[in-house]
Amino acid sequence: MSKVITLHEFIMDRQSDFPFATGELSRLLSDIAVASKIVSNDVRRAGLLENFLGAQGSTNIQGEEQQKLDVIADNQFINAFQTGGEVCGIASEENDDFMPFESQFSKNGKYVVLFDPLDGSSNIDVNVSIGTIFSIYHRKSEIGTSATLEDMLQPGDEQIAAGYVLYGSSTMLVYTTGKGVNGFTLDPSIGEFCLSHPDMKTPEMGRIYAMNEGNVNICDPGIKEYIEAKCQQILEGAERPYSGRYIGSLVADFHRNLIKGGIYIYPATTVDPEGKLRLLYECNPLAFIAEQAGGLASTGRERILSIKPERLHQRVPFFIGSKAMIEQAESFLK
Ligand code: AHM
Ligand code: MG
Repeated sequence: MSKVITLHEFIMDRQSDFPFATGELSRLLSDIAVASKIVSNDVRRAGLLENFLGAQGSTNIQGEEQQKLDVIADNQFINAFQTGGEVCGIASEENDDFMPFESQFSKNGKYVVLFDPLDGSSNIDVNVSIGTIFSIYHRKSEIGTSATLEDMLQPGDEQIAAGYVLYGSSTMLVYTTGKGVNGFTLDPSIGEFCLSHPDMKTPEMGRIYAMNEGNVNICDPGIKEYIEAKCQQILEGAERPYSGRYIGSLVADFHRNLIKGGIYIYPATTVDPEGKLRLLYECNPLAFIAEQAGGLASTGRERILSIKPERLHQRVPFFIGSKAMIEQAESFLK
C-alpha cells in the first residue's frame, strides 16, 4: 500500500521549491484548507441546518441575490485570512469593496487574497456541485501599511498561487503555485485533504463542450458557428458529435474538463456585454491552473492572464480548457 500524502505534508515538502521561503505562503494555503473543510461540512449538512439554505434577502454589488451559504462561506474565509496573519487584505465577489485588515498583525502580512467564497450559488438549494475559487498575490504596498486597491488590481500573471475547492460527490482542493497542478481529495474519515491527483495535465483535445446554450443567439455569431461546425457534427474519424455538458457551476464544469479534456465558454452577450464571469475571482485563478495543466484561457481574443484589471468586479468573456479547442474556437471569432 502506498503512503498517503496529506495536503499539509505536501505543502511543507514543496516549500523548498521557493528559495528564501519564510513559510507564510505555506501557512496561508493551510488556512485555506482548514476554512474549506468547515465550509465543506456546512455544504454537506445544509439541508438539515436551519438558516443555511435559501436567499439571504440581500444582493451583492453585481445585483445578484446572495444565498445564505454565500454569506456563511464568505465570513468563514474572511475570518481565516483575518486571523492568520499572512494576509493584509482581501477582495471577495460577495463584498462591494476590497477589505484592508487594519490590525498591525495583519498589516504585516505579505499577501492579498481575492476569492469567490461559493461559486455556482444557484445550485446550492438543489444539491448540485458548487465551489470556492481563490487567487493569491504578493502585495504591492509596503509591509506594515494598509492594503490598497493597487494590491488587488494585478494582472493574473502576477499570481503567486491559485486554486479551487470543489464541493462535489467528494470535496477536492486543487491548487498551483506555478509549478504544476495538484489535486487533493478530502478523506472525511480522517478530516484531511490527501494527494489524489498529482501533477494534473489536461488533454490537448477533448470531446466535451460546456456553454449555456440559451445564450447562443445573443452572443458573437462566431460562437454559434464554432459550436455547430465543430461540436455538433460527426467529424472525420469520430463516431458521434461532442457531448454538451453544462452544470452551470464553473468549478465543476472546469474540473470535469480539466480531467477529461473540453472547452468551457461564457461569452459576452447582449444581456451581459462584458461577459458574466469575474476576472479577478473566477477567471484569473482558473486560467492560472489551466495554463499550468497545459490548457489555455482567453477572452476569445486575448489571454486572460495578460489583462491589466481596471475594476475589482470587472467581468470578461471566458473561454477555458483544452489548448486545441480554445485555439479552434478563437479562430471562429477572428
Ligand atoms: P455566481 O458567482 O453568482 O455563482 O455566478 C457564476 C456562475 C458560474 O459558476 C456558472 O458557470 C455561471 O455563473 C452560470 O451562469 P448561467 O446561469 O448564466 O449559465
Ligand atoms: Mg462566482
